[in-house]
Amino acid sequence: MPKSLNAIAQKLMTPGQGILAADESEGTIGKRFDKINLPNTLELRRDYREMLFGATQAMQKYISGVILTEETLKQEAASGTPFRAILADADVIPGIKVDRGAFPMPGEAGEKITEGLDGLRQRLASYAELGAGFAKWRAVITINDIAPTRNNIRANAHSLARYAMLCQEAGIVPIVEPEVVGDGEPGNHSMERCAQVTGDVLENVFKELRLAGVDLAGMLLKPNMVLPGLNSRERPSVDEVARRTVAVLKEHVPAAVPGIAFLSGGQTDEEATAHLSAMNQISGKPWPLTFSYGRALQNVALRAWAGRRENFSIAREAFAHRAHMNSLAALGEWSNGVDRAA
Ligand code: 5MM
Repeated sequence: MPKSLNAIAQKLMTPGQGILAADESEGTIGKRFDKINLPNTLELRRDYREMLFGATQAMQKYISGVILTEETLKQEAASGTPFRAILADADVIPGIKVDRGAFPMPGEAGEKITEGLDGLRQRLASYAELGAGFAKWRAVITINDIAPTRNNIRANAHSLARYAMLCQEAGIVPIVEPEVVGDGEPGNHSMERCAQVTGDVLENVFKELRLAGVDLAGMLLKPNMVLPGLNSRERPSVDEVARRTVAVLKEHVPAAVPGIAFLSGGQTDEEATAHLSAMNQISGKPWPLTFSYGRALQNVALRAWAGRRENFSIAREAFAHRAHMNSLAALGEWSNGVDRAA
């Protein structure tokens, strides 16, 4: 492994910083824009990302890396400055989502398999030339009466490992994201079931990563937290979520992994922050924990922006606030009171 992979991973895990997931594919950003009655145009996608990345102070202080789509990695702000240059100026590492999406898996279980391995070696070489320091691939694991099947867990774990080895060969740090989804159908599973499935998935992912010869010191993990399904009536306390999540991770994630950056998975902004902070108050963990949130960092800023460049400043303030709160959470220093007072 080139020495720099571990150095990039460590930089992404800088204490008090985390990752902004701004890698919504065209379909996903379209759904976000729909909610605020905006059309999904190239210009609005550019403006939206320009609003986020131009929150200079927040980016410098709280954000270590941004996950981009291929469109954004190659795109310029309205001024003509490439987004990757804007990020580099703020000392933020540009990353790239390289999977091509999760597609229906053949079979009766309603599961998904992530695609994108064909031609990935060539794509990674071109992303490295554009300055991408890390990449991300998301596997989607469904829970229902018959899912996840062993076949689906193994297929997704195998793809994650093939992706990760190709990234390391290209000098790019792979973020490995096996997401056990909480907002799927029916989404009423218990926290216990989420814990068991998350553990099973992580066990298989690390088995495949080892088999593939992936250097664990040159990657990061992006997991879900252990939570009941979003349609479940179970309401665990913040401490319970933190305790169960850390327990599952400690059982299945090797200490050689330089860091864990969580996805928010449809939690409210405050829940995602509170859970991260509580986990960071638990001692004896071998890896640092931070955020790699999409929705939980962007929700408020997206609404404040509302598609208008004249709202950039107020939207950036909203983004800066969430980024600040999650920075505190990454240090285990967040509290409800601070969030409301700030
Ligand atoms: C931002 O959403 C990402 C891209 O999803 P699609 O490829 O489906 O458009 C997603 O991978 C994201 O990085 C993670 O799921 C974390 O986002 P959340 O919103 O769960 O924190």
